[in-house]
Amino acid sequence: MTIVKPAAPIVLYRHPISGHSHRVELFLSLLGLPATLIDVDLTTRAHKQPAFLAKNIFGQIPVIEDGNVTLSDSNAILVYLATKYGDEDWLPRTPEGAAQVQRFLSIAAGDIAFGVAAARIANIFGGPFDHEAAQARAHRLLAIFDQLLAQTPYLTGPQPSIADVACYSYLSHAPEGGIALDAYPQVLAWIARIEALPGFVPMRVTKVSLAA
Ligand SMILES: N[C@@H](CCC(=O)N[C@@H](CS)C(=O)NCC(=O)O)C(=O)O
Repeated sequence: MTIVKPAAPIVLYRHPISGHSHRVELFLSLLGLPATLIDVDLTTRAHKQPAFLAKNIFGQIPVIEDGNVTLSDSNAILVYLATKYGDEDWLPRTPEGAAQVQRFLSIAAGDIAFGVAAARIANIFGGPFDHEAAQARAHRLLAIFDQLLAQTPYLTGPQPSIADVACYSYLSHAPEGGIALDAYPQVLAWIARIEALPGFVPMRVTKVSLAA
């Protein structure tokens, strides 16, 4: 399979402390793809104005523009980028391999969104989530991930895939939601492995942390 490169930089509409945006920014960088990052001002509700709604009717970041393709939803964007620009390690083309990755994209959109990510939003912005319920959900998932990652260096095998990219951003910033990671050594080792990948870019750390 011939992997093409984009004719022009891929435009990413994002916010610097959005984990959904970061997973796309991280994957663009891991793939070595040229990108133009455009910050969307959520405080002025720019994401709910007609110009942005024309890009994503759901009024959410991230959104990418790749030539004449406009795409929203972080996990959908990861699938698009992996299929168009990545090799099969990032997203296997076999039925079982693709399904194994999808399991974790569903976790990223479910347990991670309503666990670690929700706890972080509650801690940083004071709502709208039940902080204790989100923290409890986060700890349940972290305990399972710690068991999984004792058996395999990355979530779906010996090489990183978009499953790892989708799950990394919010799990690594769990302390900003008041969730300590010390009890999960395998998760910490996995975070370190991802941060050592060529092209890794971090997400901005907020001032809120376990110490807050
Ligand atoms: N399913 C979406 C969720 C994206 C999302 O929740 N984005 C947040 C920022 S992290 C957002 O735009 N929130 C504003 C809103 O929902 O009004 C994805 O994976 O991209």
